[in-house]
Amino acid sequence: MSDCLFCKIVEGTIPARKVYEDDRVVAFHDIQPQAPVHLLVIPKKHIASINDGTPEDVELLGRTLLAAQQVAREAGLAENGYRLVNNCGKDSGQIVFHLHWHVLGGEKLGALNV
Ligand code: D5M
Repeated sequence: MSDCLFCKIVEGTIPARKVYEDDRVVAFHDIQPQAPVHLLVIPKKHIASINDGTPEDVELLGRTLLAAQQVAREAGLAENGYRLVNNCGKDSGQIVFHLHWHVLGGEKLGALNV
């Protein structure tokens, strides 16, 4: 999608500190980290939010989760744990409408009370 920030990161026209890439998934450092480790994992395919995923995206979405597991492990988060966050839609605070998982860790995170 031509005006999507994360599609531009996929294409390489906007720089990012990538920590993982395969043919269908990319992960990179969040530019405004909310924790000592804050990574974003995205499908290369433009899917605006988790609300827009379809049955044909099942494998792709699974791959994003396994990539999140891998980058978390490689960032040293596996032992103490981490949080995976997905904001979906305006009420959640989603600001980039290209589906992404936030991988947050590296310290004791505040309770979410959910
Ligand atoms: O989160 C969108 C996230 O995307 C937010 O934490 C900032 C991050 N962001 C915005 N622009 C960039 C670039 N250029 N590189 C890396 N990270 C970026 P949301 O869930 O939509 O609120």
